[in-house]
Amino acid sequence: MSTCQLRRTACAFALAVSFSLIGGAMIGGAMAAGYKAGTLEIGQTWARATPKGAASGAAYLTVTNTGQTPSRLSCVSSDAAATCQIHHMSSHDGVMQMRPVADGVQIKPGETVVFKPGGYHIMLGALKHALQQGKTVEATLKADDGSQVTVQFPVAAIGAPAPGAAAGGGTMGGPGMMQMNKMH
Ligand SMILES: [Cu+2]
Repeated sequence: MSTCQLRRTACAFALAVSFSLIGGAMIGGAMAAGYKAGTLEIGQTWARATPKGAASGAAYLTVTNTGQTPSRLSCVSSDAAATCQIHHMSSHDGVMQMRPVADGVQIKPGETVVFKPGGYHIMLGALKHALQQGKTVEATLKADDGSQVTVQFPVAAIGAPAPGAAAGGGTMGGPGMMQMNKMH
């Protein structure tokens, strides 16, 4: 049973606070400290710690297309994993499914796409080592004009629902959500 089910009011409050902090940080110019590949601006990078022996991990970011034409974001390589792919997770008939986005995520002009648990994520496959909370993993990302950028992802707790949040907060949605947390 999750802490949220026990203390729903307190948890809702904590979520509201963390969402407003994230919103505030983005408005406050998180992108200025971010990364750029072609017309794609990348910020709000984070990853989730993995248990010892885990085969794969997930990293997240926010990407905005500042250009006039659509662009695609894909992952080239990571220092922590043998493979690096963009995946999308979605729910079909209550079952969470994860699939690779082969050509990368398309981002329309002016559009912002938020990678997060339960949606888009960067799948780090065949991990060379566990992703440790407090450390940083690196991945090289590519826009479809060929420009590449190497991005640092600070590692948050195992199962963290958002950067800087405590582990376990993402289990509020019931069994389906809990499974999603295991799968990214
Ligand atoms: Cu995945």
